[in-house]
Amino acid sequence: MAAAPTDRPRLGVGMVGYAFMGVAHSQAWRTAPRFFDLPLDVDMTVVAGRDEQAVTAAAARLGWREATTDWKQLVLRDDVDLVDVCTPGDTHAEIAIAALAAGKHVLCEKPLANSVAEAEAMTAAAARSSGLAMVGFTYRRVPAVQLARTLVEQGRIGTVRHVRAQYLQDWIADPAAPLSWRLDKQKAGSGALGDIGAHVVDLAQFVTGEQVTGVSAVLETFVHERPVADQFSGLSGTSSSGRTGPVTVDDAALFLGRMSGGGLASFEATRFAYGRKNAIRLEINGSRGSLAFDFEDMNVLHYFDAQEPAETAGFRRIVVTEPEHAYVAAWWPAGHGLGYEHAFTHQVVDLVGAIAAGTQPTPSFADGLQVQRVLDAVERSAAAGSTWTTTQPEAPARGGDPT
Ligand code: SOE
Repeated sequence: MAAAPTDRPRLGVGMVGYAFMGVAHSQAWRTAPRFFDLPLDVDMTVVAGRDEQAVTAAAARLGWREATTDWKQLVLRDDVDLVDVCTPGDTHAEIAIAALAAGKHVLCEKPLANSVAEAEAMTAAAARSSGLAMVGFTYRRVPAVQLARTLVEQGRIGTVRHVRAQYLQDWIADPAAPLSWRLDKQKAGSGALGDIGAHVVDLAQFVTGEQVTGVSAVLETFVHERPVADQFSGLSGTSSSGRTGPVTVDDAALFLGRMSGGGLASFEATRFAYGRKNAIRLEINGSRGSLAFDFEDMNVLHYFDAQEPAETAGFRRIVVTEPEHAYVAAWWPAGHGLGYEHAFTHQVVDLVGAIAAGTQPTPSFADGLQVQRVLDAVERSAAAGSTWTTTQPEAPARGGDPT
């Protein structure tokens, strides 16, 4: 059922890509006008993809009025005001820059790009364009994360001393899991680092209001060859041809960081943490208290107030579902909770609001560039190995006594 026509200005949206992120974004474009009073009338105009039959079916399933195989024509359409980039990272720059040059607004999935150079070019294009641009770090828009940001801004935990950030998944811990574009450096730019490490870098910077200014890192690839999924027989995990292909990205990233406020940070991103499905864990220890969040319990924020008298001190479990909490009033009564998809809807709400007001939406491409700089520094640090100090005794002199 289409939303009732309104007298609000129209916002024609064109989306490029219709896989997992395209499905999540489509849900947000459909749902936001039905739960929030948006200042613009969102029209899900057209979705683009390479395979005509598949993208036509996706348009019908996801709620787009038209389908096309020509994204270059999509970004030039007069009835498209905003381009939503939901493609693998190796195409973000080309699509976003073309859309910005055509004066369109742009929402681009994370990480912004596959390199700092691409991210710089995208940020420069956004600065030149009449369009506004946002990068899709959606976890900022989980109400519990918003509350964490507010408490830090209010000084409730004092000066940030430690940031402890992990993003743990296990969907490729099985060596039989087939190759995907996320395991191909040319398509994805990096592995766990850019895919999920980018999220926790953005979250650490968003919640603290600080930037990561330096890192010391190690990257590892545990499984170097994987089956090529037989797309014809629909098999995944075992290829009927027995073909395998190389993994060319990191499987796990661990890095220490220094925060601009002087605090220390530790980051971990892996897709080999058996049993952890989408565990985004953020703990911040300050001079007056601590905050702790785990996306696998996403409606809760834990808060420790160091000013609390010892006999009653302890982490307080805040159920972040009151109407006073960010975004929640539009949804359900207290205690009913939100899910993964709601952050994408909140992303649309804030983007449409910024466009209507003519203000810069956040996170901006410049914010995305900052995350890209951290990712790049991690890769350079890991490659240099310069900060890695062995714990092993010095290798014995040739033939010499090892003692
Ligand atoms: C895969 O790791 C993935 O789909 C990420 O690419 C998304 O950004 C994250 O939200 C869920 O996991």
